[in-house]
Amino acid sequence: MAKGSIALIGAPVDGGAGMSGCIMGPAALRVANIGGALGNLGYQVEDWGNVTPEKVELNLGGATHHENEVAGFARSLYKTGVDAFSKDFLPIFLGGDHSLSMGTVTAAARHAAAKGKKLHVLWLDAHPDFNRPDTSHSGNMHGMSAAFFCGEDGFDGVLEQKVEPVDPRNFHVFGVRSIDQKEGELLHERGVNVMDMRHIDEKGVASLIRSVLEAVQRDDAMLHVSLDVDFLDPVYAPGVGTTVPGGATYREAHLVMEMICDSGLMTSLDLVELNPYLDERGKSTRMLVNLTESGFGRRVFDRPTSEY
Ligand code: B3U
Ligand code: MN
Ligand code: MN
Repeated sequence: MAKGSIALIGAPVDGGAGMSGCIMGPAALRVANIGGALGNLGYQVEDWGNVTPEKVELNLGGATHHENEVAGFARSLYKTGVDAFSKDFLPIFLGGDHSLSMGTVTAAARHAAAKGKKLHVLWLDAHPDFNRPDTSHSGNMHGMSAAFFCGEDGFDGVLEQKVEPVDPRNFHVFGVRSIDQKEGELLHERGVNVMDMRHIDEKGVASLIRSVLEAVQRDDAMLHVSLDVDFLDPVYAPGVGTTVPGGATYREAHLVMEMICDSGLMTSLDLVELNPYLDERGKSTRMLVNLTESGFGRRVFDRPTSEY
């Protein structure tokens, strides 16, 4: 059976993170042959190369760093993303730090709105990335992307156009174990669906992910998945600038991706925060490629989903 078309879109944005190195992420994922792996699973894969950031002059104030680089990438990713959706590709964005989601999620939101649909976002991450410029201690914009696309204040001029914000109740944060004080208050106020590690330990990965997928299905919505390397425990993925102990295990992470695949609901994917400079012999890069394979149909044993 012919499967859909996937566009690989590289986004070597680096300035949103506290340390550099994510600039090498798209190259490392290509070296690990992410395109070939998806091709072997039966997809038509087109590599669209890396986007070129637009020139932007912006000052968000406070301690915010590198807003011109981040906004420049966000603008070109937004346009390239909208183009990919309109041509019926499922875009996979190869990061780059997590600030790139300012462009990718808004592109998905734009496409959803044009089709009269809602967008849900599943954020697999040690952090919720829900700071505004005025709540962030670090000033690093990779910690602000979700606040941006959920419509928080303080980001004027990042994109040229106004995009329908993601409803924070349709923003599902899974695997978090590091939240700043004011960020936590904001998550409560906005009604974000936060699934922290205790929650996961008590309820288990499968029941929580199932409830997210059921919500997406109920809304007949699009689903953007954003996978931050630090979602994983550093034992499995050390190649990231912000490791936090107590992360998802190898098996938990694969289960999440397998369930997403079986649902058939995912319409776009970010692979972010890979820092090859910090990696150990390609371990984290390979982990990301393998997780992507699970997200697109690689199976240990061919068994009907209903039998699980
Ligand atoms: N919440 C902190 C830390 C952080 C967020 N995202 C990452 N780190 N990767 C911040 O800087 O906003
Ligand atoms: Mn993140
Ligand atoms: Mn993170």
